[in-house]
Amino acid sequence: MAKFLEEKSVYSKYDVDGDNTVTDSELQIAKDIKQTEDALRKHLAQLRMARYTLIAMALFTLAMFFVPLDRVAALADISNLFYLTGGGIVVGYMGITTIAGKK
Ligand SMILES: [Ca+2]
Repeated sequence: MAKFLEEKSVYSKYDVDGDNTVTDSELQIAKDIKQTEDALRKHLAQLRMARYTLIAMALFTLAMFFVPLDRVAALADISNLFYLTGGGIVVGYMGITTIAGKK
């Protein structure tokens, strides 16, 4: 028995060749496109996180030139953690992109 999509169905966009039939291969293509878009979005979010971390570390380092020495000494513990976690984020991003690139 033939099955049809209702008029203005949200799934009608998956009929790529416009023959009013949504085939298994068309659904597979749509799924692949969705997965690729999700992976790209995730990659972009990670890239932004690493980029802003690097910028924040650079700004923090630059700010140290304008902060009085006693305050720098008071911030020493926090700034150590800041650099370690920031470096961890950037290294993690680079490791993930390297591993993902080898697949
Ligand atoms: Ca079709």
